[in-house]
Amino acid sequence: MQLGAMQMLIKTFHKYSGKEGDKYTLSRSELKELLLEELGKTQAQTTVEKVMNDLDANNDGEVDFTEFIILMGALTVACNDFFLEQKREGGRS
Ligand SMILES: [Ca+2]
Ligand SMILES: [Ca+2]
Repeated sequence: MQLGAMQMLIKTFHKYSGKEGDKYTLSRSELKELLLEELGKTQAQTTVEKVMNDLDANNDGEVDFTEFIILMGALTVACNDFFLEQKREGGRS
């Protein structure tokens, strides 16, 4: 991964993780806000519950940075699938 992309991930994480509770973990609502802001509404709604259940590996109700990195990897794959599908259906993108 490029350094710039890594820095952006870290910045994004801390932008939302510091809003409430533990400064270094994302609560459910912080995660939701992050997804809404960064992904847009439609994707975020379906993603947030799934993501929280899948990624909260230690079940503490918070997403720490390690869990967040795994999320970003998963989302990159999901987005890629999404765009590939769009391309297949519409062809205009
Ligand atoms: Ca927090
Ligand atoms: Ca956790």
